[in-house]
Amino acid sequence: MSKVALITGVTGQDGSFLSEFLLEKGYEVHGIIRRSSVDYRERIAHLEGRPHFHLHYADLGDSMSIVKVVSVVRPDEIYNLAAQSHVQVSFDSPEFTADVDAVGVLRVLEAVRASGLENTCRIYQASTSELYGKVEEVPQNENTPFHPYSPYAVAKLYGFWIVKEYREAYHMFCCSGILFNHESERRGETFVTRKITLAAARISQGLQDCLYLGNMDSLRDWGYAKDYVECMWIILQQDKPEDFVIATGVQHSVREFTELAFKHAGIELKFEGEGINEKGIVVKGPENLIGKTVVAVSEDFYRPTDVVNLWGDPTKAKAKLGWNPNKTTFEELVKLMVEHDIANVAAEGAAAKVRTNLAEYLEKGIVK
Ligand code: NAP
Ligand code: G4F
Repeated sequence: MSKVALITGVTGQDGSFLSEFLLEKGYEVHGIIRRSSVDYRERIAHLEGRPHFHLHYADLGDSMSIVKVVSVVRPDEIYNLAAQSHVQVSFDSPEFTADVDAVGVLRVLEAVRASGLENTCRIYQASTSELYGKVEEVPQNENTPFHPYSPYAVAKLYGFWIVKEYREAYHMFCCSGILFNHESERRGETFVTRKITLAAARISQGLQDCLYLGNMDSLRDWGYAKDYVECMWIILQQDKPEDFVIATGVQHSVREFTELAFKHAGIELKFEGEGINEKGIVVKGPENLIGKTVVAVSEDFYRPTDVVNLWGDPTKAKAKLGWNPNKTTFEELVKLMVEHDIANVAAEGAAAKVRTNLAEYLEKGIVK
């Protein structure tokens, strides 16, 4: 009998990679989706219609729908990836973020109990390095104190603790993966890495004039999402439930990411000025761009409180899970994202310009 997995957040970056991974392992994969007016599920479109891949309408804000799906699917493993996952958006929609990212986790745990699966179903909770927030030590490991620094992180902290509570109170096999930032060619277009790789591709093809960013000094430990979803599965295959930090152990700034991404797009940048006046000017590349400012800073992308120094220590994951933190290096990650976006933008042509504007409006919260 093949194992049955239920993935919340199946349409997201991680959900789509995890679906592919579990199907490959012979799982029966069920995912929950939300109704959308455009019904746009591009990340999983290639999986729809496959015999072992099933979709169900449900919402993490709606307990009844979660109980119904869990009791019908009766999964061996649940991967709770669904979340309002954008930190900046959590300042604009804090209550929604709390409902989905905090209470939503409780709803999943209770649905498992209500379905009588608490002794058989293993649960993975998508926790985050944002819990370390205003960091109290570098690098961060499983024992580093949490200091959440956004409505998103505060909500995720509840998710982390309620998972721990159910593990201890009801002896459920539920664990949190404290994952540091992981990116890919499927990353949402308003997260900084994808925003940069798309802009580099569009600027190199004359479809965008300038990339506007917020805090370029911010430091992150960036890995490749495809490598990270494998770890989610390994965490659930252990003899006992435990929480793990998953990270590369290597840190870079937003500025370094930008510099490298543009380099892969054939544009060499020189940075001048500081803070809000900083600019990235083209020193090598297409003739018509030499001397032009293609990267600038906009206050619109500063956050009320920003997490600026994330750096993970994956020692425990290496020792206990056999995790290889350097399977895909930072350089390889940036290259694969830029190469994907160059091809993507070339195929999209003029439509790419419309999408640039849309992504920027969405991120700035401009809905006028
Ligand atoms: P993502 O691309 O933003 O995907 C989020 C998923 O959650 C989407 O499928 C979304 O569905 C779904 N969702 C949102 N609200 C929902 C609701 N009320 N009910 C049901 N589904 C809902 O995020 P990701 O990057 O794949 O991340 C996956 C998880 O890991 C998230 O929980 C995130 O917070 C966490 N995490 C991510 C990272 C990272 O660097 N990527 C690091 C640490 C932790 P729609 O498509 O319908 O919007
Ligand atoms: O790419 P980001 O929006 O990701 P952030 O805030 O680190 O959150 C992501 O990773 C978390 C794991 O640590 C996940 F839990 C979460 O769900 C999400 O996947 O921003 C990264 C950094 C921030 O410091 C931000 O201030 O980049 C800085 N930044 C600078 N300019 C920008 C921009 N971020 C965005 N989104 N857009 C900018 O223009």
